[in-house]
Amino acid sequence: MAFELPNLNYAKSALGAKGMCEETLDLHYGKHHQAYITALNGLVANDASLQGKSLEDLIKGSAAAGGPLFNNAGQHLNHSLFWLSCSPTGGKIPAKLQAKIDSDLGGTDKFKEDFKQAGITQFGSGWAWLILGNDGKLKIAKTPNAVSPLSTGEGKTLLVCDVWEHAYYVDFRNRRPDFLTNWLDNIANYEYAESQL
Ligand code: MN3
Repeated sequence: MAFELPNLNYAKSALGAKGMCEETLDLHYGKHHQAYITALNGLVANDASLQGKSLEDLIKGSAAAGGPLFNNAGQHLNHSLFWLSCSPTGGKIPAKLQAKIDSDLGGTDKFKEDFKQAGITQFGSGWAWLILGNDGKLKIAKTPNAVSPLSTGEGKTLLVCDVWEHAYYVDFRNRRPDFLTNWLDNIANYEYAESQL
């Protein structure tokens, strides 16, 4: 079965008051994300050995080689996780996650500053992540392009923010740091993050 654009848990206009407008969603979700899925489906349709495999298996199987299959499968997964990481009621950290942030990452201010730095220093296209490491502790990571904690084996994704220009240019122009600050304070779906612990 072909891969499909996942439904959003909110209207495309729902994040507008939070600093991510409907035009951004139209382009980023409706065009960019869809384009990765269309390309991925084309690659799978032309290679019988890939058919019937899960997205996760396609990513793990192509991570070492890289190339178009890895890039499009990885971008599909990363964007799907990004939409889950956004919420119109985002920004509020629930108690269980808060306790982990305090014990593993040195508190909310330090967590946000370190996450922001990961996003700012990811040169070009990529992602900033809050992950549950294989040792059971929270970690902040950054990855380029289609790379993810799944493909590197670093741990489980709790939250991810897309830091490529198309994620913020309509709303914040060239100001990636401001996009990240706003995303962490107002959009990040910490309830989803906690549900993944
Ligand atoms: Mn993107």
